[in-house]
Amino acid sequence: MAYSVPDLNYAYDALEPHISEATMRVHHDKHHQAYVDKANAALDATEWEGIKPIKLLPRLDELPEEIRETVRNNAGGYYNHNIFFRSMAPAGEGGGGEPAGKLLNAIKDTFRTFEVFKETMEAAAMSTFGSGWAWLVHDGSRVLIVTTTNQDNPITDGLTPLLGVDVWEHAYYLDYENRRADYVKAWFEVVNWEVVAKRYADAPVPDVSHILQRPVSISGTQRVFGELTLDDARTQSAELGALAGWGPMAKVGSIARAWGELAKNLEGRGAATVADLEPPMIKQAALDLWIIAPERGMI
Ligand code: MN3
Repeated sequence: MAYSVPDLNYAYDALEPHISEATMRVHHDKHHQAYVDKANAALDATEWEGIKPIKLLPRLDELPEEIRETVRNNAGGYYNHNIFFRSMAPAGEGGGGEPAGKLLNAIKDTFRTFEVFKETMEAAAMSTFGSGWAWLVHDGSRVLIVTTTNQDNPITDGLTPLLGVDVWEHAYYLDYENRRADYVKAWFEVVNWEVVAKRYADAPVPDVSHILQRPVSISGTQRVFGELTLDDARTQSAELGALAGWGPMAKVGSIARAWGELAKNLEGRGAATVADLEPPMIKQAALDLWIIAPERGMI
């Protein structure tokens, strides 16, 4: 089935005063529609017709050369704008404010504070020369900010897009003329963090089920890694810490510190057990604790 422009979840004027009705009408009804029409025309009657952009964009190099650039720009434009329009809501009615829960934790892990994240996203949006996008993405273990030019999407590089700001002039020129920074600041007032959090929750992460089942000896008792609690991690940290510096126990100091780090993460996340932590964090802890072996290329 050919692509089509999804309806907005809100009225054209619902994002005012941050983004005007006039901008929304031309951006959604004209620009987004044009990407869809051109992508459909290029893919029509090919074996690639109707394949969703999420499957198509990582495989651009397999497309026939005569349609590759058109598909890259227009299936890309279609996908980017789907993300963009879906990521906004009227200010105070789902739009603006701050994310919560696991997404906020992930943002703080990378950027320290939400404010620093916003500043970095604004700087990334300003750094894009010409037309492009700034993105919050997930790379399988953490969130990062990347930029793309034209209508490229981070998915082509194996990253999961969580949130993207369109910095093509058509996205802001009617409202802000050449003041892109003012537009990006205003756009934050209409970001729908609930939608972004859902994308974060759905982003591919490492499968840690086998790690959670690994046996671990705590004070002489055989346990399973996934069931360990804050108290267990503190006990290990203290017991191994007391052995640090004892010649035959190579690595014991770094492993004691890793148990201390795990205790800090369990406490910081309010997690009852290791299994309640985010998979990337579980994997990192298991590596630091020598519960699993480093993968090839990691040392
Ligand atoms: Mn646009």
